[in-house]
Amino acid sequence: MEQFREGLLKVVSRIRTSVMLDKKEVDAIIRELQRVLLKADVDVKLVFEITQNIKKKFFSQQLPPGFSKKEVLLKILYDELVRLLGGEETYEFVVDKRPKIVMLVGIQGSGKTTSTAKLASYLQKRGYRVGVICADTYRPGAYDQLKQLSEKIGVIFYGDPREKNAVKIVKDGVGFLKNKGVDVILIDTAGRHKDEISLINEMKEISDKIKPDETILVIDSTIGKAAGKQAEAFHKVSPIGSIILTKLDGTAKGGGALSAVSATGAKIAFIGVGEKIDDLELFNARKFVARLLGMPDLENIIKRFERLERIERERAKAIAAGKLTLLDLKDQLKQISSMGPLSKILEMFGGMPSLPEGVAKKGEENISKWLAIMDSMTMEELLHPEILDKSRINRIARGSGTTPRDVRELLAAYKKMKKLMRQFARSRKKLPGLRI
Ligand SMILES: Nc1nc2c(ncn2[C@@H]2O[C@H](COP(=O)(O)OP(=O)(O)OP(=O)(O)O)[C@@H](O)[C@H]2O)c(=O)[nH]1
Ligand SMILES: [Mg+2]
Repeated sequence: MEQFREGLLKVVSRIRTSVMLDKKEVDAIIRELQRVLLKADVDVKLVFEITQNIKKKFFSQQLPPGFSKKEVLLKILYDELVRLLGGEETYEFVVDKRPKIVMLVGIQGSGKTTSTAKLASYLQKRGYRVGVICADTYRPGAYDQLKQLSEKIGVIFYGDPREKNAVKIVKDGVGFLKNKGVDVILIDTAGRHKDEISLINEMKEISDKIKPDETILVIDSTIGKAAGKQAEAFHKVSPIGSIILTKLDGTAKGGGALSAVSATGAKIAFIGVGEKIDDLELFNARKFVARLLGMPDLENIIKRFERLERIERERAKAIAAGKLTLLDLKDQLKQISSMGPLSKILEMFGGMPSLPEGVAKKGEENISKWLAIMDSMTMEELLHPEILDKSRINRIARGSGTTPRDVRELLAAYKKMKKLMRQFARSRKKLPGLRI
């Protein structure tokens, strides 16, 4: 197994088996993560930023209901890795100039020629007229390989097997394809050369003379962290706009992707998942990281977090519209009870220090009783109190050590508050110029 992935799995398993995620333990986990990322050649500054972010988020976040500390830390780790790999948005091939000239670069065997054909087919299916150029004058059979693939897909091909000057081929090819009225030109370049420096120099020459609109780096995902160095070398001579990560159908899980992204700042656009023309997929960072972390239950944790986020969004919308759920009431009461005795809270507001002792006490008792009642309710009941029938009320009373009458009292108080909230929201709407 790839070293990087193995390292990440160790971090994940340490999180899952740790007994107490206190500061000392989290620090140790973070240090381990830093080692793993640095070993994978991820930029030092970036490693520091990621790990600091994870720590800050973990310690500043309140534990959401129904989640364990471990799950929160795993989710934060997952989110940070997704962010590092370009976030949620998938790549979009934009043709803002016709023809758009795209050059594919990468070392030998990375999958340039195959990816050129795959991309040509992908774009053709989206309605673009595509032309491809074989600028590889080194690999025996390179010309025939791309010519055959082009004929198979039905895109226009340009190449000259007798010409040894790659820059001349590209120049002639661009002229030829412009005349054919193509929307996109894909240039397949060499991967073999006398040596690596000559290869990089040739890429620089083509890039300087042709000025491609986008350079795509093709990386073999099985090479692991060496991807970082390669990416850097190409990036220096022709700024990498995006990356195609190939051979992800094999055993590799693509730790090298992180290094390549880190070295170029470019986003991964596509992944290659097989040798056939259609084996090209838009890169999805979320899916990729889940696979990298290899956690069978990660998907479940993420789904639960998504559900929570959805609920939070709905609640915010509902509150703004003057609606109040029991869950909101519960949150409010929790906040109040964590502030200290009610009489003290009222004192803080001033002007109300003389609240009769009994009243304040009754209020406090009520708050803790109501919180106990609401603790015995399900999320569905808190969000939709209208489903609370007799049998549910009895169950809740039993579970909270109260009586059904107490539960009904709480519901009556809640209804009153809801009505007030609605009136408040309505009156606010009537006031012109007042917006929240
Ligand atoms: N399984 C798998 N094989 C791939 C993928 N992409 C490319 N290959 C295979 O990798 C080998 C090399 O692919 P090429 O496209 O010829 O690589 P190249 O970068 O053009 O190589 P050079 O021209 O020598 O520089 C071929 O056997 C391809 O079929 C992929 O996503 N999955
Ligand atoms: Mg090739």
